[in-house]
Amino acid sequence: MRVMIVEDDPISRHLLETFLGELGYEIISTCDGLEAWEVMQGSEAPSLVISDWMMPAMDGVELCERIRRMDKPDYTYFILLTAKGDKKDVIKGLESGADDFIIKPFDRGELKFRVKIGERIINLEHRITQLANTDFLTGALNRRAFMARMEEEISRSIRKHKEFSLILTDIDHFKKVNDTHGHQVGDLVLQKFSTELSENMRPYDFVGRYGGEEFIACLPDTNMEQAGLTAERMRLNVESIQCSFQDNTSLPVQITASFGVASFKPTSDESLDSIIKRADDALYMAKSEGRNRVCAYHNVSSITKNPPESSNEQAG
Ligand code: GH3
Ligand code: MG
Ligand code: MG
Ligand code: MG
Repeated sequence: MRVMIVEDDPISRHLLETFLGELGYEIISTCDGLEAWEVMQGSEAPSLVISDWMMPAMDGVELCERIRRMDKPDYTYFILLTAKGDKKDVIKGLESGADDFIIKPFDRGELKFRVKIGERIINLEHRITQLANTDFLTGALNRRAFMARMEEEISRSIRKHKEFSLILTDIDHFKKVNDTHGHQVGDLVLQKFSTELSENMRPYDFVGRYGGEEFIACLPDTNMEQAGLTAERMRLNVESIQCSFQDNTSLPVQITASFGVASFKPTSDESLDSIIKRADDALYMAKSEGRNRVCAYHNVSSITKNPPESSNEQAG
């Protein structure tokens, strides 16, 4: 866990650095609130801050108030460290949004366990966020979390002038899998399908469960042609998934899936719903052309030629 120390007194700062470093924390050390405030806005922002109160430039209380006003997805646990021990001061410190308060000179044992409490709360928060954002069955993002990531991706795409693409995919005749093998087998097939999609993606791509047996993947910095090739690779790999089950009495379950691809140009002011609608139109076309194929939204044209015999890909 990354911990930031904010302390203007060099001796006290050094003591904290050494002590917390020995406990295995990754330390960022700053001399006043202003310097710490700059760190908070960067990509290296820590999860836990231990800050002195009285400092030049910006004091600990103001730093804490500013952090609490930030629109930050992760919680920052804030411990105020000070020589001020009056009840009134403690209340003022806690009022600023601090989670905890330690009186200087600090006791090593007390500091250690108060930091551990902070760590426990941060870990719980991560766990809750993870549970709230992922689909329980497949581990993919749930629809709400996917849509939130997409809004960020649209902003990023416009800011960086980079295109991105969406792949919407739906398992073909999945109802038949449930009807033939039961719902539990259907669940296992969904898990394998989701894993297969992820394995064909790069680390910064992300996938969400859009509906029952429908998944959606976002490929940042990817044009339609590249996304078409990825979808085609996914399609071929899905075709070769062999789901065999415990007792081996029945034949392995085989599935196919249809794919719709759409791209977003950073020059457009299209809404997320409209981009997804285009991917959905392409998916609809893939289904109506006979399933087990990839269609791209140009004028909705087929990428996959004559599946499943041939695997020739041709975007456009
Ligand atoms: P199509 O090729 O047109 O997509 O046909 P389909 O049978 O896949 O589509 P349909 O919409 O008729 O059926 C989807 C099925 O997916 C029905 C539903 O019970 C099943 N399903 C949705 N969510 C789950 C799930 O979490 N687990 C299991 N086992 N089945 C699910
Ligand atoms: Mg000070
Ligand atoms: Mg289906
Ligand atoms: Mg469906």
